[in-house]
Amino acid sequence: MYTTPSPAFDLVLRNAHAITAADEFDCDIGIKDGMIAALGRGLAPGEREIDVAGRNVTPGGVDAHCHLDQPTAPPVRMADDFDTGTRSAACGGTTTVIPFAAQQKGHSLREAVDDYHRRANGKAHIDYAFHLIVSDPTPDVLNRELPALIAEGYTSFKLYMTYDDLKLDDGQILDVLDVARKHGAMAMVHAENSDCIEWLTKRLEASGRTAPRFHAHSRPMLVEREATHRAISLSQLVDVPILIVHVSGKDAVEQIRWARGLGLNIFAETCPQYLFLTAEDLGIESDGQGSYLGARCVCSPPPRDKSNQDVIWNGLADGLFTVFSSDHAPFKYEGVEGKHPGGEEVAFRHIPNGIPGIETRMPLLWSEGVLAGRLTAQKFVELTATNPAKAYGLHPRKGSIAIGADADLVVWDERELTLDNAMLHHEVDYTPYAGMQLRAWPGLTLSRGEVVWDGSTFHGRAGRGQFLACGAPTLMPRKR
Ligand code: DUC
Ligand code: ZN
Ligand code: ZN
Repeated sequence: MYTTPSPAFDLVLRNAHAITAADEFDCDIGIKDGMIAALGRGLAPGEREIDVAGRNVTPGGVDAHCHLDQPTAPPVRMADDFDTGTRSAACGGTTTVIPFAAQQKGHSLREAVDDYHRRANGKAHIDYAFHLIVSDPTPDVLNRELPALIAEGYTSFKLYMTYDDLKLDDGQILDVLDVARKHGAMAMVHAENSDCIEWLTKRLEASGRTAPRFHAHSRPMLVEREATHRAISLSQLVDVPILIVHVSGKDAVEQIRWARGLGLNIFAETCPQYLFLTAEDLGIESDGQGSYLGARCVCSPPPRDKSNQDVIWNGLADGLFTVFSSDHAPFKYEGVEGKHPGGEEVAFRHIPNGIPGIETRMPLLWSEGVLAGRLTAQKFVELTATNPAKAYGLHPRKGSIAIGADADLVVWDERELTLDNAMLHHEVDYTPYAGMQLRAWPGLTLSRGEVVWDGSTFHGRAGRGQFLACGAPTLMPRKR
């Protein structure tokens, strides 16, 4: 009896110009069961076919630093949860997010992880893993909880050197780094000197300088430089790699360059706000709203100046930075839950820190990095997908275009557009990048072979995103 053979693939992307962290080549991409099954010319038909007509295709982004539905002290509340945050991510070409399960002081890490799973469950449109935030490294956390959680797939954690409810002292950081070393985890460090910030903040307040723009004055670059140097020293003492997050400018870059020159495994991340914003954005006056509008750009470390933007671009191009993340921290400008806690224009100390950027991260870097000639397309892929996947134990399943990898892909539409908050899919009521002229936007985002964004319409489904247990970081050589 004759039966019609079923198609070899569920979907074939025809005529792709595929770009990886190493190569670029013209091929068809055959997708079966959510994974890349074949790369080649003239592949057999798929059940569905999409001709991408030679357009650039990159791996779906891995946003390894974003905050979604992270508990905050009332009345402040994050505007994006796993539903709206991952919807926004997918429309901007990101297919994996790694937000933070944050331990509250006096509580266990396990409670934070269980609570965070409840927040994510049934909501995510794309795949997600969790970093931990360790804020209370008790003997039980160090000896039992953390090793057990690392073994279960929570292989990275963030340590804070500032923020009263999160910060660790140097001895505590050493203890946690020692666990990272023994159990092969990746420690991320928020490097700013807490005492310097508090001392400066009090002096600014005493002289009535409390407008949003003074946030930048309370956290000058030396505050970041000192903490970066200290974090490097602590890492060297324990002999364990660390990744310094959201590096903002020259002073911290110099410390990291020095450490890497010594052969230390110091990795670094930067974010769009340090390429496209300056401290002046914290002081803008317009719309008759006085200078408080700058609260929209209050984040830590604060944006610096134009010359520091150049330093960050150079660090992206020359390999100083390993990862480019959004640090999406979604607080609305209007309202009691956002940048007006309690409905007020408050002193900068009380303005929630953070800006939205989960949807704009990839298009900003593709447009202003690759298409503007500052970065190679390979470097873009490395920074936005391959390296974050390696740093946090998700590679080779995520972060590459390779046989056996998840079919998480972005097809780029190269067209002129003006960024406007109305085109974004987050729940935040502004984007700090409004008005920027971009040269491209994702025309298709595929998550495990499903089209979740087609350039104009979102096709996700809350709950289709899967939790990813992370393996060991693979940025460093290992015995095989
Ligand atoms: N700084 C952080 O450290 N996290 C969230 C946002 C911010 O501005
Ligand atoms: Zn931070
Ligand atoms: Zn952050």
